[in-house]
Amino acid sequence: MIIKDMKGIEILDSRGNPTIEIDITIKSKKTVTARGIAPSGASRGEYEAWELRDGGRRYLGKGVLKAVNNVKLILKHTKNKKFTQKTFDEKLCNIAGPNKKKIGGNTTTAASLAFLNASAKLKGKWVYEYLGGKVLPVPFMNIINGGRHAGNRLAIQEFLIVPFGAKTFKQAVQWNSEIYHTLGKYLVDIYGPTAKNVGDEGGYAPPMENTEQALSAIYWAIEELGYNGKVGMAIDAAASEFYDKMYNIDGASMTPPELLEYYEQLIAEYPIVSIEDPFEQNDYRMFSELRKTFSNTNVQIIADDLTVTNLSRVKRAIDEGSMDTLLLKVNQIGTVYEAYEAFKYCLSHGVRTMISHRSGETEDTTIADLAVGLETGQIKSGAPARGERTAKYNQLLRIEERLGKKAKYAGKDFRKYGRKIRMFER
Ligand code: 2PG
Ligand code: MG
Repeated sequence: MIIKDMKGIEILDSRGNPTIEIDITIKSKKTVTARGIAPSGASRGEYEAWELRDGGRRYLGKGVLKAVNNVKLILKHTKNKKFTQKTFDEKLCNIAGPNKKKIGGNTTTAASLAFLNASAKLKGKWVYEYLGGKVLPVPFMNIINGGRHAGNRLAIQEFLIVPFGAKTFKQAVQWNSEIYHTLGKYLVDIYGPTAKNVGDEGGYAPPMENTEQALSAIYWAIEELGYNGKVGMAIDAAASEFYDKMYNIDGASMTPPELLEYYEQLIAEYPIVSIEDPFEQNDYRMFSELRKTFSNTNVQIIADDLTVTNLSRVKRAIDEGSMDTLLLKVNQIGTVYEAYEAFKYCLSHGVRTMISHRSGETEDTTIADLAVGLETGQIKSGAPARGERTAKYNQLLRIEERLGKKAKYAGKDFRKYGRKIRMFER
């Protein structure tokens, strides 16, 4: 594929902050143009790729015109040259320097996603099809928001539902939507009409005081619909956000062992199948303590802020036994190929992967296709509400429909998947 043109523009993300969109034009036998848009996190890991913002007064410092301007620099280095995803992303890394500081990880993310989308388009294929996968992921939907994603007092950032017992992705979406609305009614009954207001990822942001209230409300909705045993629960603690020498959660100030005990108690009470970022982003050891504690259960331990889709941190987390599941976010590292490398390393070390959106999202749906392409078996993209969240789930519904009989829903086997992509090896 030969790069012919690249144009950047500043647009808005779902939180109303500027972000960068890039249209890339590539040529092989024909010429096509396709798009990539960078998302943006709120509970950003300390070790994520550098997000370039303008500073100053415009957009309260959050403008991305410098990033947009850097697109010209990328074009200067790549125009009329031939690339694969691997070599294009390597080039981006080269131009961007350590931690993507020179041109911004947001710039490289949009460029890299655009290149992937253009490559598929050039072949007349959808991205999932271009990559070759057939497995639809279990949608971990975030239906109560807390932490940095909501204006309530919940310390835990995300409370998710896991419809592993569904037969198809379509049915999983239906169940999740039913649970979401049943929960909404319940919250209004108990906490009043404002309880249905939503947070950054479309989940409700009720005026609750503690974790137990959130988990019991969700469990109530699952039971009410008769989905117990078929729909599990999950949390993303995003624990770095409530850590300040101690963990400040639910009116208590806990030491790491106390927090571990607290998780044990929650898991004994609720059908929790997955915990993400249970401790702060440098505590590889406590992650592995927790993992040992649950080694005989089916509770998976996901690393997000701990590993930030960065191969060197992933290697350490695997060496120390800190996780059995990687949360994969392309913009944490800044290119599709680097994210793929982290994924591939995990795959060959018996560690699975969940693909993830960011709390600041856009209408870009590439992660939905990536989840099917890599056959990760798991995705999280927020609630079954709000356009930027449903954009991904809707894309997955289309993919399932399009695959027809060939489609397979990961379901109960969501812990087993992952496949290498030949395209990325070149
Ligand atoms: C997370 C993400 C996405 P953010 O912590 O997993 O849900 O949040 O994008 O704010 O980092
Ligand atoms: Mg997280």
